[in-house]
Amino acid sequence: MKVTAVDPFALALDLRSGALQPYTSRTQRHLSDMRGAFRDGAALEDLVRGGDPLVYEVLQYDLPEETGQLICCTTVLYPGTVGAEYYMTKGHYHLVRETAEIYLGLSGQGYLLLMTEDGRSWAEPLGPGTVAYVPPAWAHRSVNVGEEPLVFFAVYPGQAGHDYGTIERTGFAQRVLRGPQGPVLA
Ligand code: S6P
Ligand code: ZN
Repeated sequence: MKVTAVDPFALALDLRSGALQPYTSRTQRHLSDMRGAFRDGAALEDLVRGGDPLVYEVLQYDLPEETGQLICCTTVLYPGTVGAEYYMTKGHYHLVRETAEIYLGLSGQGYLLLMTEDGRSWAEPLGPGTVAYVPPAWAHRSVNVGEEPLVFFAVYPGQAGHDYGTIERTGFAQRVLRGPQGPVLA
């Protein structure tokens, strides 16, 4: 197997804020990037007109996207709701379905929602110290149900790739809504 030579390195991860030093890419998703994801499209448009808040950002140390490498990144998902639905990530399958991922929760409280193309779905609480395994072929989306940012660190195989299109077409099996007594899975 041919794999790009990379020198060993170490990064500094702030275990509370998720700040990764150094990082080489920063992806920011505002609500206007998430049209179609939330149940209440009218509430989303109101919020976009009111300033288009930042929903989450991902700091990553980029490596060659090839078999043999492991890529790590941190996600900071801000607190908020669109209508009754908590802020969440877009969610994706890996393009190469035969690739898994590990999440390590750092701060905040939320859920990791997972589903497969043959109709299974799963919700795993995600908080400080949670190590969650995303098996191959499971789509994954995180949801912040708390009052502070939900922060987690993730590691995935270099060749994984991201398939957002399938989720944009099918949506996710479960939604997490704010109920009178707290979050409700619907
Ligand atoms: C990457 C991993 C996470 C997400 C991030 C944002 O495989 O699962 O780093 O990229 O949480 O979510 P999304 O669905 O917008 O990529
Ligand atoms: Zn992933």
